[in-house]
Amino acid sequence: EGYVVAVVGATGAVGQTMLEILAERDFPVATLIPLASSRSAGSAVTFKGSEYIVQDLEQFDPSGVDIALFSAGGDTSLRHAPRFAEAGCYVVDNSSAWRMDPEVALVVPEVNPEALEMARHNRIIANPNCSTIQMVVALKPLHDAVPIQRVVVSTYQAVSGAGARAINELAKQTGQLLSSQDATVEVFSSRIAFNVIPHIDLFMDDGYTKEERKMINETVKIMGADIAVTATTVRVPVFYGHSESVNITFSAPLDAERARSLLSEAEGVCVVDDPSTEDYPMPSEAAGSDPVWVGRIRNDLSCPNSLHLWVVADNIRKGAALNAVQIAEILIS
Ligand code: A2P
Ligand code: 11C
Repeated sequence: EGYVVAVVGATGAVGQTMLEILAERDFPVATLIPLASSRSAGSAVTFKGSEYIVQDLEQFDPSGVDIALFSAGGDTSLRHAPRFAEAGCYVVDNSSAWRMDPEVALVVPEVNPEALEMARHNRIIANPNCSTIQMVVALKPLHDAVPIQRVVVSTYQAVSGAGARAINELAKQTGQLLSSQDATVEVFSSRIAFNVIPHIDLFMDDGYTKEERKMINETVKIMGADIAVTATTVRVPVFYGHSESVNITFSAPLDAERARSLLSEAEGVCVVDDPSTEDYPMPSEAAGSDPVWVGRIRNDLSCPNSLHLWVVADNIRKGAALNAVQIAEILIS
C-alpha cells in the first residue's frame, strides 16, 4: 500500500537526503525507484535498511510512477520532467529549470501551499532555491502582520549547495593546506578552504550572479507580493547550513519584540535569540535539523520601519530535500 516513488539524482547530495527524509517521515512508498545517469546505473543506494539498484534515467519508462522527486540538475529536468508528467506522474523538481515558468507552481509549504492547485493540471511543481526557501519561511509571518516593502540579503552559503563534488573539494583543500600543499581547485572558481568567495552560479550582464537573481525573482513569486529584493550571495567554507543576514523594511513600524513573538509562533521556524547567553543560530547546529532558525532580531537603528534578522537552515534538508518531500506530502493528502 502506498505510492510508486522515483528519486531522480538518487546518488547525489540532495537525492541521498531525499531518501533519508522519505524514510524518516514514513512517506507511504510502495515501490522506490532510484534513478541517476548511466555513470552510476547498477550501483546501489540504501532506503529503510534495504539496498536498491540505481537505474539509468535515460532508459527508464516512467509509466506507473506516481511521484518523482528530481534533483539532477536543470538540463536533466528540462529533458525528462515533461515525459514523467505526460505519463501521469507528479514531478517535484529541485532544479531551477521550471521555477519562473508562469504555468508552474513554486512552492514552500509554510508560505504558499495554495499555489499547488496549479499543479493539478501540468503536474510539474518547482522547489525553490535553498537560499530563497529559508528566507521566505522567515519573511512570511512578518509580512502577514505588516507588509514588507524591501529586503536586502547577504548570504553565507555552505559548499554542499554545489553538490557532492564541492563537499569533497572543501575537505580535500583543507587537508592540503594544513599539510603545506597547494590546494587543487576544480569545482569553485577559486580556493574555498580558508576563504570566502562572493560568487555563486554564473555572472550576468548586470553584474549580479544567477544565485542573486534567483533570490530576487523567486521571493516575489512565492510571496505573491511586489517586494523589492536585492542580494549578495557568498560561498563560505562550511559543509552544511546556509546563513543569511536579512534586512527588512516594512510599510509601517514592526518592532523587534513583536517580530520575535510572531516568529516564535510561525510554522517551521525556531527562534534562538538571547544576547545575554550568547545564543544565536549557527550552521554547526542547524545542520541535520529541519527548522529555519532565526536570531539576532533587532531594529535597524539607521532606518525607520526596518529590522535585522539572522536566518540559518540546513540547505540540503529544508533548502531542498525536505521541502520537496513536504510538497509531495501535500500532493497525496
Ligand atoms: P550520477 O551519480 O549518475 O552522476 P550532486 O548535486 O551531488 O552532484 O548530484 C547530482 C545528481 O544528479 C547525481 O545523482 C547524478 O547522478 C545525477 N545526474 C547528473 N546528471 C544526470 C543525468 N544526465 N541524468 C540523470 N542523472 C543525472
Ligand atoms: C548553492 N543555492 O548553494 C545553490 C544551489 O538553483 O537549486 C542550488 C541551485 C538551485 O550553490
